[in-house]
Amino acid sequence: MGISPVLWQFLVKWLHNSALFPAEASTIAPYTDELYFFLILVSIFGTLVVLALVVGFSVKYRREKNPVATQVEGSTLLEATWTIIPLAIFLLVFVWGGLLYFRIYSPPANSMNIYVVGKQWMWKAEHPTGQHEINALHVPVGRPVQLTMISQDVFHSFSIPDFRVKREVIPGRYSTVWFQATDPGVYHIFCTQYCGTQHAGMIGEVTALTPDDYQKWLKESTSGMSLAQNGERLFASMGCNSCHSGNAAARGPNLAGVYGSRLTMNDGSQVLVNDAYLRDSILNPSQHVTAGFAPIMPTYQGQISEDGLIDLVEYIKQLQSNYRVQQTQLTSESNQAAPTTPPQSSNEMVKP
Ligand code: HEC
Ligand SMILES: [Cu+2]
Repeated sequence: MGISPVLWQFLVKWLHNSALFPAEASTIAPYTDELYFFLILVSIFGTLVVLALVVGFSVKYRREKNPVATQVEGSTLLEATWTIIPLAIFLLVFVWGGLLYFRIYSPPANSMNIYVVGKQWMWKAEHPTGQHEINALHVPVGRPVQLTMISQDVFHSFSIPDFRVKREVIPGRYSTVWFQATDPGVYHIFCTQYCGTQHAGMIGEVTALTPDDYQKWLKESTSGMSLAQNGERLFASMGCNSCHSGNAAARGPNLAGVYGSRLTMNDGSQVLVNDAYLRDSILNPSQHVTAGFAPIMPTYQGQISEDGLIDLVEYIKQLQSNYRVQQTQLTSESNQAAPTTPPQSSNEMVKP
């Protein structure tokens, strides 16, 4: 904000080199640090004022000089001053913090999404294009990255101090966090919520790569199947396609293009179809029945792992037409001996 960028860089580098402070390696970091340093300065200032008054008054009004106590009835001006100035400072911090909060909580529209599953005691990252990593995360610099995270067991918390990023990772619910790395390098990942005996070992490394290196990494570490392709397999093998075929006579709603749309429920309420809604409608279908449909979808609670759910969610997110759904259905219905493998071109499923 007000402080000169050069001075700022110098201060942060110096603190970082003396191991007092994490590096500033994301776009958010300088903003959170400004507020942080402001709070420290205000606290130091407040402490010094109180200290000076305590010492000053103890000397000034010591017993030898004032053998008889003086009664002070109060001073409105003084009281107003020490109320209004701190109030103004706190309100400033409130507004400042609020603006920062919105910045931290609103991922840019063009951010790329990576899924993270936390479990005792490791972090598993799943890239939509099929790369899987354990206790590691590769991201490009200069591009906003959103993490959609969930825990498979207890509460965890995902933190990258150098990016000033931390968010609770909760069983049964997706939480998200976003960042944009600024400098290529390797940074720590910590779990910052005590989660059992080996909590301290629930650590990892995030590697920020230049866009070129990132593309290279994506190619080298691909598992051959994108998440959506895994999801497509699950969708067929679990029989989802028997009701969600997109045919006019289908018993379940058409899922193509449903992601991001607004659905009307049978009680008249409206919901936005996001990742969380998709996941929940697979696990608790009776909780929100889409208008015009009977509550016949069985629950899949306990039958699909979080990884499987991520695959299905990613598949439905990218489903633009029911052509392949119907193809798989036709081939499985006619019970042919011929292999039903869909064509192996990955690009048609995966948005860039
Ligand atoms: C027996 C038929 C049936 C099967 C099998 C079935 N569904 Fe459904 N599904 C429905 C019906 C009916 C609805 C709408 C009523 C509701 O919301 O419960 C629905 C709703 C949904 C929705 C909410 C979207 C919307 O437009 O309402 C999603 C997502 C979904 N199903 C995914 C799946 C997945 C994934 C599977 C397989 C794991 C699956 N379904 C299996 C019948 C089925
Ligand atoms: Cu943990």
